[in-house]
Amino acid sequence: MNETISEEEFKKLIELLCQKSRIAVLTGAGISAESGIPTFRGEDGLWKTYRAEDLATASAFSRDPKLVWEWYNWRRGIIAPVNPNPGHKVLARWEKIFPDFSLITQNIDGLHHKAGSEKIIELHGNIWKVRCSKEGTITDNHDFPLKELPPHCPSCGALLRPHVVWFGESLDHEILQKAYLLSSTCQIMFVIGTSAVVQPAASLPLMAAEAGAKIVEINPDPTPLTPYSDFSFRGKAGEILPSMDKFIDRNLS
Ligand code: BV8
Repeated sequence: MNETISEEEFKKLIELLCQKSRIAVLTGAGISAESGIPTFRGEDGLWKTYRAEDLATASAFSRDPKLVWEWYNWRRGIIAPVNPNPGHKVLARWEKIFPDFSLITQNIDGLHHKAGSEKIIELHGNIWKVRCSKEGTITDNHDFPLKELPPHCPSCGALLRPHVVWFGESLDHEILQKAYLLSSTCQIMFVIGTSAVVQPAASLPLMAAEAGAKIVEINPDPTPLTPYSDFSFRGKAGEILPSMDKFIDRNLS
């Protein structure tokens, strides 16, 4: 299964999964890596070329909205043609087989949705939604390439901005409260493909651990959360989740 987890431990985890009712999952850019989307801090990480502060902030947008939109348009170009990978698909299946299952993601790529997950909490927004910077109206926009850079609001002509949370901006209150509630009441929390650096998302697993939940980390590399994890699988989500799912299938049937 995985050199860091013994067979016996793994069996215990599967039993726990098939017993336990409340399961929460927190995902980061790593779960989309095998779909071909660069992570933020990985080798070909998005940030390597651009400093987050330079582009994913309100001050960058007010300074140069065209540059910020050129960057989001570029990212749309990477995301539009790719498909969910087996990791996304297993989580979509788990939503259907586990009675109390919640998916919280930091990703704005929309791949969980594309994989068939329905109950998704998008902590940091979605790259396929835009918001009028004056009226605040949120609309779906799957244009690629964007017809106009920067795009403007069709009703009031003001600048449109990506409906994402930028650094220095607070998360949507309701969404954050829901994430806090699910984290502090779950019995198992999977933490998949995140470097656990960006707050407040990185605090959710600590809240879950604090509340007595078992923490299951899946990441090729150790993270600041590894010491708090009951199970820490060193490997790729798109490989580990399908093999875990096979065992669950056997145990649930
Ligand atoms: C806020 C949307 C109130 C936009 C994003 C406390 C202490 C210090 C700093 C702060 C703090 N509180 C707030 C801050 C500031 C800041 C912050 O956390 N800064 C960090 C850098 C220290 N937080 C904020 O500004 C938040 N707002 O707190 O408001 C406030 C404001 C100011 C001050 C106080 C309070 C807003 C944060 C949200 C920002 N928006 N995205 C966009 O995308 O354009 S964050 C963005 O970066 C992502 O959404 C994600 O959250 C983060 C990237 O992290 P990951 O997803 O984990 O990706 P990463 O590349 O880092 O890691 C990938 C991992 O996957 C790696 O570990 C790798 O090993 C692994 N992996 C690779 N391949 C695979 C894999 N795993 C599995 N399978 C594989 N195949």
